[in-house]
Amino acid sequence: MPRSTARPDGARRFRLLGAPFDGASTLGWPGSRYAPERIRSAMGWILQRREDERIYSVDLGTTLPYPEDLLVDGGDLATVAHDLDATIDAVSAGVRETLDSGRTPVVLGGDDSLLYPVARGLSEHAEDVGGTVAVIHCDAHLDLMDRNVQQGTHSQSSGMRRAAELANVSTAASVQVGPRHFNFPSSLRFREEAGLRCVPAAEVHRRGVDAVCDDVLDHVGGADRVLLAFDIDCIDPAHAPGAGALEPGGFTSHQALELVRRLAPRVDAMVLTEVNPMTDRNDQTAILGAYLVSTVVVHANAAAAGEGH
Ligand SMILES: [Mn+2]
Repeated sequence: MPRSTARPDGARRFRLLGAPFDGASTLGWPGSRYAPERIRSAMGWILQRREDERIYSVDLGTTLPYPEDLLVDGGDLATVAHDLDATIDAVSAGVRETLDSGRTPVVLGGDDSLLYPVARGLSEHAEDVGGTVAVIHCDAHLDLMDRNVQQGTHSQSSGMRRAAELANVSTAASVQVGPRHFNFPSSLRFREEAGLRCVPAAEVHRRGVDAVCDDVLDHVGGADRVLLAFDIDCIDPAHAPGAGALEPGGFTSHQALELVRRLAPRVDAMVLTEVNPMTDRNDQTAILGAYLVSTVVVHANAAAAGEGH
């Protein structure tokens, strides 16, 4: 199935949507509500390097297309600080409307509960046009908690569990990349029963980003649409100190950028969560977030235009 957001000439267009909500940060540090503003600010430094509708990819040694309307800023979604349900509805609706308009939504969270409404918007869109959705979930954590007393059912620990319940999401075509350390045995049971694949951070370190990306792209190959759900804590705290939770043993900034560059051509929606300006160091993590988003946007479009990949 062709990309729902591809234009007749094959090129891609994106819309940035802020979701300044951290009301579901029931564990870890709150503060990700300030991330959209800081990431947008950091993106200004990248966007100003465009000349004649192209940008120089130093890594690839060539210029890539960067048309004026490649990425428009749709402003912030109507999140409601005290109302998780209203926030979920607003984010889902914004994602769905963006897809209906022919653009690829790039949502800047906010906490990781936002994985679910972004998946829901993409799933509802897939329901309209036909097809299945795979989630590539990059995270230090599994986020497969069904419910607990303190966090309820839609916290930052349940996003992937709730997404797996959506009608058009295929758990068998989805994959988690970057989990590590210790987690709940019940999450392992759920993962095995649902056929949800997991590539721990340790496997990425052992096999390398390229080999893992080959596998991931192959694994999601059967799905019609792909959501890239990127919790910044999949990156090591040394490289991303401004996160809601700090888990050692994660990706370097280089590994993370290579990962999203390779996956970019398959991305139909992206959500970046848990960047936390309250615990960040000189915007280091917001800047990395800006580069992750810009990398996806530029390289997805370049690939669609037959350049750079
Ligand atoms: Mn996480």
